[in-house]
Amino acid sequence: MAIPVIDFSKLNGEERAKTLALIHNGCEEWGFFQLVNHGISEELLERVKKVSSDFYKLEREENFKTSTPVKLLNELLEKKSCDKVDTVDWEDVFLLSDNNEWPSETPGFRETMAEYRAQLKKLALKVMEVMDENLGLPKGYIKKAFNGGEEDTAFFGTKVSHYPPCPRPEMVNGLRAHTDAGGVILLFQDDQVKGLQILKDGEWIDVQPIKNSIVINTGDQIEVLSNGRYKSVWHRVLALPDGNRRSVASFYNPSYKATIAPAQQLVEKSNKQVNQDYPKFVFGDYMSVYTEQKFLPKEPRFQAVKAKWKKTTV
Ligand SMILES: O=C(O)CCC(=O)C(=O)O
Repeated sequence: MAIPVIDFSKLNGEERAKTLALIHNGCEEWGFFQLVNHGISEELLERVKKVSSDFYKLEREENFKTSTPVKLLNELLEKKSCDKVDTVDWEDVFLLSDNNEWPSETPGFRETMAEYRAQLKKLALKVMEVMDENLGLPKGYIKKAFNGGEEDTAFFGTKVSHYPPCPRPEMVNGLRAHTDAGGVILLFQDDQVKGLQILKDGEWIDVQPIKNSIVINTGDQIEVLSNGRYKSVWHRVLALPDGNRRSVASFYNPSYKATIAPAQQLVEKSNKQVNQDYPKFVFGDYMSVYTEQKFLPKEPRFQAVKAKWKKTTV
C-alpha cells in the first residue's frame, strides 16, 4: 500500500478531469498524496537540499548533541531503564516565517529559502483552488476563509527539520503521532532517508520517498471546512539508526483571527437536513488548545472550541 502519486502538470491538459479526480481521492481516502511535475524547478529543489543540510551542519548539529532529547535518552540509558522518551521528539527544528529572524551564517540559505517559499506559496494556492473545485466551492473559497476575508493575512510558515541518526530508535520518536492543526501542508522530504508514516485503516504505512516530489496533506482546518469530506490524518516520523533525515514542511494556515466553520454548501449537501458535525471557531482559539493537545486526538479539540464559541456568542 502506497500513498497516491499524482502528475500535477496533467491538470493543464486533456487529463484534467482524471487528475482532479485523483486529487479528490487523495484528499478523501488518504489525506496525503504526492505531487510530481508540480512546477518547482529541480535546480531550486537541489539548492534547498544543499542549503538545508549546510545549515544543519554549520548552525545546528553541535547544539543537537546537548539538546533535551539527547539528554533524556542518555539519562535512561545510564539508569538502564526500559522506559521510552515520550515527552520530546528526536528532531531539530527551525521555523521560517515572514516575521522572524532567519539564520545568517549559512551561505545562500536566506536567498534560497525565500525563493523556495515564494514558489511553494503559489503551489499551495493552486492546490487549494483544486480543492475548491473538487468540493464544489467557488474558486478562492478556502483562501478567503483562511484569510478571514482580508487580503494576505493567512500564515505561511516553513519548518526546516532534521532527524539525526539515533543510537536507540526504539526508545524515542522522531516526531510523535499527531494530526496537523492548520490548512494545507506541502512537504519536501528527504529522498534517501525514510521515516514518515501515516495511519491508514489502522496500519502505519511509509510515505515512500520519491526524488523531488512534494507531499501534500490536509490539516484539521480543511477537515472542518470540508465538513469532514477531507480528513486530517495521523502521521509520525520514526527515529532511525542511520542517516540524517531532512524535511522542509511549508504550511498555509488560517490567520489567527479567521473564523473557521464547515462551508455552508457542504453542510446542506449532506442529507437534506442540516448535518453539521464540525464546530465554528476562531483559529487562534483552536491553536491555544492545539498547543496543549497536539499529540492527542483532534475530536476533543473540536469539542473544546465548540464550547468556547457557544460561550462567547450567547
Ligand atoms: O518531517 C516530516 O516528514 C513531517 C513533519 C510533520 O509531520 C510536522 O511537522 O507536523
